[in-house]
Amino acid sequence: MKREVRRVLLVIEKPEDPAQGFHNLVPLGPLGIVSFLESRGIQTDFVDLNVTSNFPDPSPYDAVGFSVTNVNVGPTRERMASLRGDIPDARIFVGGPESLARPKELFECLQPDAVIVGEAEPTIYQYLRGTDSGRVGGVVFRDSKGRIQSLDSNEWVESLDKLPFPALDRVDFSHYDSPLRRRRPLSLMVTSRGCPARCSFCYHSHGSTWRARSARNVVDEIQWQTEKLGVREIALYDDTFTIDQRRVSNICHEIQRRDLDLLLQARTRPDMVTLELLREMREAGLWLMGFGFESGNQATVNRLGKALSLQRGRKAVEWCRELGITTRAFFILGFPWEGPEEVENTIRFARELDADITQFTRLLLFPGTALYEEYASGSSEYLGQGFFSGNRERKGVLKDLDERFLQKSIKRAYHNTTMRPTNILRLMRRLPLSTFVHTTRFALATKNI
Ligand code: B12
Ligand code: SF4
Repeated sequence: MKREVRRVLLVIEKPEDPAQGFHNLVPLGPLGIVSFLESRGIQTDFVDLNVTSNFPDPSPYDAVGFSVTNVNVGPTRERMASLRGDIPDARIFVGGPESLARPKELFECLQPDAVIVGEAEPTIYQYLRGTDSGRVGGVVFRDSKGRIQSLDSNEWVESLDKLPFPALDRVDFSHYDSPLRRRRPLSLMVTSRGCPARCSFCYHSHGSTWRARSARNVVDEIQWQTEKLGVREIALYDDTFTIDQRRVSNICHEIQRRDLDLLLQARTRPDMVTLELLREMREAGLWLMGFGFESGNQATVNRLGKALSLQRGRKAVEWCRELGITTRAFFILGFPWEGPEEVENTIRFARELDADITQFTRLLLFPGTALYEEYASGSSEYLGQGFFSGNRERKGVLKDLDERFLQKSIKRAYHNTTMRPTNILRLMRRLPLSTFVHTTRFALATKNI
């Protein structure tokens, strides 16, 4: 029998492969749960092992929860095993982005008392206060006969405005930074959850129903972060920030009306902005905008289900250039149906697009995505690398492209775009020296990922 839960510790283990942790922003998921549980009377602490190696004395805690992504399952498993001996009657549970992909396999791998699947807010309080995990929907547990069970009722938070702000007042911002910023302290916000598009490579950690915080609620948090916490730049890391352009426009006007002094960066689809919206965003403080193109081949973009016209997408980068907003464009190389010719097309398209920072990632097939099911599920080579190993996706399932060709292509792609001497000169002219140095370091680091 587990003891009654009065005090909880939330833990974020660092990735198994240090290359995955090259920039580090505040962990909003766990910090949101800290505020949520505290608002319901459960004292909650957190430790982010990305920024400290001191693990707190676990004895005062009645429950310890781990935030799991696809890159930290190994270190989480080790920590959990050692904690079991230290606090045998405490609950040890897990949740986080990876929990949705394959909850039962995650349970088998980590052997926790429970996996809380998906967004924690609808379930976690009930789970911690209850004595029987099996009665709570959205929780995976082991029944009295030893079978892994769950009541399938994945709930999503409907009204995000009702959630308390994440406990950023507990964070030492000097521990968090990213190479891509102009000012410090740099903070993070996610103002909406879910994405209605169904791109087959994309892992939907917040489902496909888009829910958004109101403009007022968003700017209240921005004001709190800037005026009370001293934050000077915020990265808006919604999956697609500009789905509702009127909401974004209202956010921008409200930032100006309240005369808040901060810089912003955001990411979105290139077909979901207009010149006017970008102008409003720049006036509210936007200096950096990221756009997901994925490929320079329209046929590939279509096959991914992205419903994006590359021609239309080019406009977004042109508009940003006109307005003086620095651009970042994301591409993926190594789709299983692409050969050297398509890789070449993508590099050519990216070069012509001429974003200030272009990022090329090899295709990572995440369990829980349509592409994974199509190409990797059941592949002995793929799973043979260890389902939850940080590097499991390295080999991919490339048909015509061998690993060496892919690595060489990614290097060449960078030399043709971000690292082109003319681009470096342009970045030097446009960015403050420290941002330029950071950006170049960033490009060099991403080249090897
Ligand atoms: C911001 C962000 C980052 C930032 C900051 C990371 C951080 N410190 O949190 C940066 C840029 C550094 C980053 C890096 C990486 N990221 Co990232 N990131 C995001 C992003 C866009 C937003 C995260 C966020 O704040 N969401 C809002 C909060 C409220 O949601 P949440 O974190 O999911 O938390 C909820 C639940 O998951 C759950 N929960 C979370 N923690 C816990 C803990 C417990 C105990 C419980 C019960 C529940 C629970 O409850 C929360 C509230 O509902 C997400 C995509 C997304 N839209 O969420 C990707 C995402 C989390 N990242 C992802 C990946 C792959 C990475 C990298 C590996 C990429 C790379 N190759 O470098 C690295 C790993 C870095 C690291 N050290 O772990 C994947 C994870 C996939 C997976 N299967 O796990 C996601 C889902 C993107 C995607 N679709 O591919 N990331
Ligand atoms: S890639 Fe972008 S548009 Fe497509 S599903 Fe993912 S977040 Fe949505």
